[in-house]
Amino acid sequence: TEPIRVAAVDLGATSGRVMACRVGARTLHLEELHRFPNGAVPVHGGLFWDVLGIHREVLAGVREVARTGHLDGIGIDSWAIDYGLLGAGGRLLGNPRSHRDRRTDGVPEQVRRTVSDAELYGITGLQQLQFNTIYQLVSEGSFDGVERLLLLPDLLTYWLTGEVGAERTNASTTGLYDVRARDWSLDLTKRLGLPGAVLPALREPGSVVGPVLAEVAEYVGVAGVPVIAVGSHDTASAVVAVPAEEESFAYISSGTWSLVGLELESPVLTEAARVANFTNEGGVDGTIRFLKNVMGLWVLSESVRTWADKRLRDVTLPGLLAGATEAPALRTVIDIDDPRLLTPGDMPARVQQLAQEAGEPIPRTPVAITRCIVDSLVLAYRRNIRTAAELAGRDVDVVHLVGGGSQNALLCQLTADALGVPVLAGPAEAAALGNGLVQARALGADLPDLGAMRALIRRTHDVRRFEPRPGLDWDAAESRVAARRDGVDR
Ligand code: LFR
Repeated sequence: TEPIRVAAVDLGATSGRVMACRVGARTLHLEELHRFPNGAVPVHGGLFWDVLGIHREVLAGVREVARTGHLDGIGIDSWAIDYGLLGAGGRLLGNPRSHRDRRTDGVPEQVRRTVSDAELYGITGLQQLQFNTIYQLVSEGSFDGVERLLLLPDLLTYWLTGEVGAERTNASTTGLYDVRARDWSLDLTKRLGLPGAVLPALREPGSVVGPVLAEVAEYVGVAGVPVIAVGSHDTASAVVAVPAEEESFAYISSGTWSLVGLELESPVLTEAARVANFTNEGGVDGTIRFLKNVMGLWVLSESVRTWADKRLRDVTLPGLLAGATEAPALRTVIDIDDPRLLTPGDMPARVQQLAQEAGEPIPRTPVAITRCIVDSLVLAYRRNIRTAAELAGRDVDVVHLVGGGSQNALLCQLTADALGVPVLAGPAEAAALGNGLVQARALGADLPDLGAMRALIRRTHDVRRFEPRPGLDWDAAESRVAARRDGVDR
């Protein structure tokens, strides 16, 4: 039989990609046909997504997929949490905000006065991140004229099909979703004075949303193509594509954010999990993604951007990483989850500031700063994988590192060293693969469960293995950071 060929749209905070994903009985092939830069736009102190521009790039990418072969389906995944509000007639009311916008500063404290952290965790099972949708909505103030809230992939899907809905994996990241009832918590919206009626009906990953609208068909050159709800939260799609064979694995989905944790059958809602600030997000096929957000390669990509803005010559990511590999290990370590690293800006200066406050040697060169970021990130990986295993009562014998970070050999090797277990790195385009596989299944491919999808990835994709090396004192480095973290679990 003909392989299924779909457009997998994977949107990241720093770049968007449209891939042709071809799925056969024993083949799986991804071809990147369109890539564009993305980034939040600062305006008058706010931070906004150019969502119409993103829509245009999605259309251009899908058209390219259609131009180069047959097109059986379209699926969209993106970062979570952010949303657009629609008014009468489905009109978009303003540009969606980035979760890195400062408007939610202090909002969790405000919400806590109505719903305690413990109660909120008992309902949603979500880690406290000040940018969760619930806090963004509270900061909106007024909902005059608002008829619908659509998370970003759902908004783009609406523009393609005219259908509204809330894909379940992404809905689970909002802080308005009841993880046990598996539905919106309208009790929560009511208590916080939020309009629960604007939340659309939930839809399952793997369900067909509908065919593209005539105007879309005309633009891309083919009519009737179904848009399929995938795990529209990029992390949900990435976890689908973790090529795990064994049970006792942890994963790190390493992109702009690093998502560090385990796949479970049911949520862990213990007080210990809440205090450790672990999240229970919904995965494809009813799984739970028990994980923690770690600040991730964002700190490095913002640093590179800062150096480029200052026109420092010779500062390229490969060059920096090559230098960092030769640089002394664990010389300067910082708390990579410090909230001051969340917002865009002069990251190298902030890293130096954090080092100084911590009494660590101040890294002076781009290479030294890069090494400090990578070492600090690895410490956070180590800490959170250990905590996840402990909280869930599971063993971890191997760590799968997927996403862009899997191409960073220094990061992968140090993660293996720090945890004392092998790291299996790749695929880098896990989210797009998970997106494409879920679409293929909806279109009839014989991929009954996650195990079958993962087996297909193992058969078709190279995974690089990093064995742990002894020699560095990770415990000592951790205690230097722990002293600064001071019991704060972010
Ligand atoms: C990763 C991700 C994380 C989410 C963050 C913000 O791209 O989706 O899972 O916490 O972005 O939406």
